[in-house]
Amino acid sequence: MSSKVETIERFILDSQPDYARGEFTNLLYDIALAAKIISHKTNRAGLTDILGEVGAVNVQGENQQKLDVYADDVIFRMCDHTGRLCAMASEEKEEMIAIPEQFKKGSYILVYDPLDGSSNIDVNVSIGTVFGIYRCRDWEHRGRLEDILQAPRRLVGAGYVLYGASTILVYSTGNGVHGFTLNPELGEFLLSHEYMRFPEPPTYYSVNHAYFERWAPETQEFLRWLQGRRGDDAPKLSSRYIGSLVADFHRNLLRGGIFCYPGELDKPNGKIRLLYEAGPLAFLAEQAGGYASTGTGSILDVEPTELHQRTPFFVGNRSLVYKAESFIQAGKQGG
Ligand code: AHM
Ligand code: MG
Repeated sequence: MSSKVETIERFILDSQPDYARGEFTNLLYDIALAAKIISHKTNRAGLTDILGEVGAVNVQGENQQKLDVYADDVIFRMCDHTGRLCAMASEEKEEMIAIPEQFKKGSYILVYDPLDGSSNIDVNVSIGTVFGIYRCRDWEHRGRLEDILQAPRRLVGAGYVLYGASTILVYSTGNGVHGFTLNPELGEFLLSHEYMRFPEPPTYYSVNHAYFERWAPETQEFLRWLQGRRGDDAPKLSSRYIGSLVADFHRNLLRGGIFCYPGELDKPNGKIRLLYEAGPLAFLAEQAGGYASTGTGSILDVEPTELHQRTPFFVGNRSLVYKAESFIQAGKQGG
């Protein structure tokens, strides 16, 4: 924990390289402001008429909650007119979002999951926003699909906001991972966690055990290893699963551990979305000394072919994710 009082604005400004024109810095401010607005709304979720489903079904075939719609709208409206973006893509929108013609366009692409863990909204359990920032590939054009479909290794920034017991914004621009806790009285995000790293030894593994029978034998074996049932080199882990990826990731970042959402026999790519969830968290994980894998290779190297592409996802302490890969590799080779 840091003892100095430093706002996110100050921190972002101090981290900006001398040659920067402020476009990227200001984009981070925009996201921080959107996070404050969403946080304010989520804190009042039980007090207003906000609970319940809008009735619409989103592109993933899931019911949208009112807060999902609200958060999606806040981020879009905070970023569409600023001249910093050339396109956006949201987990809640079927198509990419072009910057309206009447606004100047900028050099960056924003991908985001406005409110992840939507099944937890109505039950007052932590939820989160995830975002990733790419550079537009081609300055000539106003946001094309190929500008958005970039491998996560090309991210120039990523982060999440966790709306939990307190609201915390965690981000990286490639120089470590830093966390800022929202002081509700001041309305400011204050630096609370500088240079976050997955601690060793890890403490937790996080997976939805209800799906055990849906996994390939090698995934099941890896889970047995995590549980210490293979009798060899497994660390002593406890199990925690919230069902909100941001919350599960954040806890494991602070305490050490692995989050797994494996592919299933009938759903080989699992559930987690590459662009909006796995990619940004993979970028953060590497910056925090961890690693994220599909089970067969780095998430950062997956070239997306579709906006809403899903991927098996293993993320956390590097040693644990490597172990997942070795089990899955051995399974594929019939070992
Ligand atoms: P969402 O984008 O609809 O909220 O779904 C993603 C969430 C993740 O936050 C979480 O890790 C996962 O779905 C939980 O899924 P499950 O209920 O299948 O375990
Ligand atoms: Mg999501």
